[in-house]
Amino acid sequence: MLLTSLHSLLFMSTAVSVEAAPDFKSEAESALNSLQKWYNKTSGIYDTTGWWNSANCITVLGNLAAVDPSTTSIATSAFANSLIAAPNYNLQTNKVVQGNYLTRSYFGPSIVATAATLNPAGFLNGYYDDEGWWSLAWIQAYDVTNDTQYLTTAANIFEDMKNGSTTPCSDGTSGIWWDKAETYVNAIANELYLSVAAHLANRMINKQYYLNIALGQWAWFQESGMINSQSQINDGLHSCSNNGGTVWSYNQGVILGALVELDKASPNITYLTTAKTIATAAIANLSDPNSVLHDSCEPNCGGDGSQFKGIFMRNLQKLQSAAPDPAFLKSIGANAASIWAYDRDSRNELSVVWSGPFVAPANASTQSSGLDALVAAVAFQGLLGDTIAS
Ligand SMILES: *[C@@H]1O[C@H](CO)[C@@H](O)[C@H](O)[C@H]1NC(C)=O
Ligand SMILES: *[C@@H]1O[C@H](CO)[C@@H](O)[C@H](O)[C@H]1NC(C)=O
Ligand SMILES: *[C@@H]1O[C@H](CO)[C@@H](O)[C@H](O)[C@H]1NC(C)=O
Ligand SMILES: *[C@@H]1O[C@H](CO)[C@@H](O)[C@H](O)[C@H]1NC(C)=O
Ligand SMILES: *[C@@H]1O[C@H](CO)[C@@H](O)[C@H](O)[C@H]1NC(C)=O
Ligand SMILES: CC(=O)N[C@H]1CO[C@H](CO)[C@@H](O)[C@@H]1O
Repeated sequence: MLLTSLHSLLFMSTAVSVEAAPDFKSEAESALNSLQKWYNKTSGIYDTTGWWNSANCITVLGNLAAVDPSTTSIATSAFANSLIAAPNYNLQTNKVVQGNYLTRSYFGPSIVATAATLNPAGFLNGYYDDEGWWSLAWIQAYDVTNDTQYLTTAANIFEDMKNGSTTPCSDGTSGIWWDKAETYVNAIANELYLSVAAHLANRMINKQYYLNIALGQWAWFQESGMINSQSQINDGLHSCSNNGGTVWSYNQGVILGALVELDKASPNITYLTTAKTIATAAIANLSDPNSVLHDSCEPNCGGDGSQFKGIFMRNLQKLQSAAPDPAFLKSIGANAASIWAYDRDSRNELSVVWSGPFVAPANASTQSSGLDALVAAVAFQGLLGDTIAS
């Protein structure tokens, strides 16, 4: 229904209507061009957004290149540049947990020696989640290029994440802190730890090493209480029990890609059925009547929250590839179409509220997040054509 009405809206001016889906590929390419206006070659990260968001911007470049090879050279030149340049601009941030919110203030730039050569340590900071985002970005770069220096960088970052497994809720190897100051055990750091381990198990020669960590981490995560009785993942733990924190879209997302990779590394149907249950609950709980996703922070999501929905879409795309479901397809198509129709300005910049109206100014965080949804739609362009036209 929704898709039909979006379709009528998009094609209202066409007198003789030929049923066709939006051309998500050309839309994604336009949104990519707008995103890259914020890419800073000197810093290797994106102006107008933060360190961990920049890892997600790099990730979406790779994810788009994977479904639209005509954009590959934009991605590969950014990968090569950021691998060297970004560590020099690795701002050491200080994030403070306030209630359910994470706020951050910048203390940078830190004293990081100018590195003329590959410096994996330069992607480490005080937060295990930030490290996980960069590790996933470099795994995506490896997938697009086959260049092992990216995979090595990702694996080196992962070794540092392992140091986080000293929380009172940990079992010695599973369950990590959010931060090196050891103030909080949350969902995002632990989902990323699982996801990176599972991705590495599928790509590194010493598969079993990573697989054992991933299996242990998934067993721990399920026992941790972070997944509530409605199959939704709250923000984190307090005294090793679910803290009832906000159900953010990204926490319903990272787990999906993690379980798809875990299933690939060590097939067990329970991984995909659990992922489908979590995705279904997230779509039911976080979508408006037009199937458009929202986080509760909108429109004032700050530097972090404006990234979240795209992360859900990126991982829903992976789940849809591994375990297709018409409801997932519908969510991908509805969000991509709504962003383009209602949440875009004349420069093809995309903002934080996907149902619109456009909230100025957009920035590299809102842009890359919206682009994640368009990329997911590119991946299923053929199927979405049918869905939208029906
Ligand atoms: C790019 O980053 C460098 C280093 O942080 C900064 O000095 C410069 O102003 C940035 N460029 C723009 C256009 O913001
Ligand atoms: C990467 O390797 C895979 C598997 O060998 C191959 O199919 C693909 O074409 C390669 N991609 C590049 C960019 O070399
Ligand atoms: C964390 O892990 C790295 C990589 O294994 C190691 O070199 C480093 O000493 C560890 N740091 C701490 C504080 O344990
Ligand atoms: C699959 O996972 C379930 C749930 O963790 C477990 O009980 C079962 O033993 C696993 N099956 C196999 C074949 O490993
Ligand atoms: C990016 O845009 C969002 C949504 O408008 C805003 O909340 C956030 O503060 C912006 N980020 C930065 C770093 O200004
Ligand atoms: C508030 C709300 O919409 N809760 C729903 C979340 O999703 C689960 C699983 O689909 C439903 O059972 C809840 O009713």
